[in-house]
Amino acid sequence: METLFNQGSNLAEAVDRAFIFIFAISFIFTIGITVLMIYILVHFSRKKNKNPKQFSHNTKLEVIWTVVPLIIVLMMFYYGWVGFAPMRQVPADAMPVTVIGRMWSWEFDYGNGKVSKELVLPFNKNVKLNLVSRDVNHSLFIPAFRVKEDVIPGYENYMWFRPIMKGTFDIYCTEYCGLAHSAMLSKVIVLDSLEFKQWLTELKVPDNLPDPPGLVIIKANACITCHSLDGSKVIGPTFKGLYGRKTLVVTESGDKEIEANDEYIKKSITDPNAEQVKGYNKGLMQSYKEKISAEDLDKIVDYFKISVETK
Ligand code: HEC
Ligand SMILES: [Cu+2]
Repeated sequence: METLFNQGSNLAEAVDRAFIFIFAISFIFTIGITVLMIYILVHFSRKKNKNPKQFSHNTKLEVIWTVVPLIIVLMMFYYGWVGFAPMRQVPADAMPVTVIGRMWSWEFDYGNGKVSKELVLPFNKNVKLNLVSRDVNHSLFIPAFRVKEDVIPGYENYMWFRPIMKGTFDIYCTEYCGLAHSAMLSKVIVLDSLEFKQWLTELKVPDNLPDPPGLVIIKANACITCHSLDGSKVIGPTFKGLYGRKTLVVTESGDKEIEANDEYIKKSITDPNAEQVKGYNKGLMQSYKEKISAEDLDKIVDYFKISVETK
């Protein structure tokens, strides 16, 4: 709920003003029209008006119902424009951050080697987000900041704002981009400028053990958009505890139980539709036969082995 009412950025107030204005007008008209309709129904009913009068027009009334709404919609336009125009004028001192949207995650690249899964920003500094999509249309939405822009492949879109509230705020994708669209979430974290500088120059990831080679390949091929490492079910089965796991699979010749060994895992990657894990959809996972070499397949299998042994 919090993010609904926080005005987390410099742009939020004008957006809220336009929204509240339009909302108030709609509210007044909804009530007004309903009351008027009920009044007319009763007052001009046939029972009360045995002999209806015939007339063609009423200039005074027509002028009023044209001019008043015209003024109202022009005011709506005015509030909308006053809120919108500054959003497209990026201040020269804005700090650039590249936002990369892909199925189904956000990534924030600070241009100095720092890449983050969360959008960490300094308090009260202008920031420009360059919006890049690696695959389909996405849309970056930060409700607390009242900013939303489409992220379109092959098109350089952007947004800017100045966070005026410290704390953590939600990020959503608001363009339906496939199965796990609703899980395409992240956070904005607004820090003191000093804390931010420390964070920005700290290039090590918190758990600074390098990933095993197999995991590097898994991450590079974005397998983890569909397979979790922590046991949760995403689009496909989790990789946690995969090696040696007993699994029910659907084959051309019926269901059978298999144990995930080297051969099965490799086949799952190069020919995913041959043996389907029961309960998951066919055809989601594409074959990686052309993309992953035999050597890399070994590394992936090794990774699954060690990750089971060390658990
Ligand atoms: C678009 C989503 C998607 C991507 C990307 C994807 N997979 Fe899958 N994967 C699935 C689904 C769904 C299943 C279950 C159905 C099946 O067996 O084909 C699956 C099954 C598997 C299995 C069998 C799991 C088990 O529990 O028996 C393995 C192993 C696997 N994938 C490895 C990979 C690897 C490695 C990559 C990256 C190179 C990858 N997958 C990329 C969706 C995906
Ligand atoms: Cu998306």
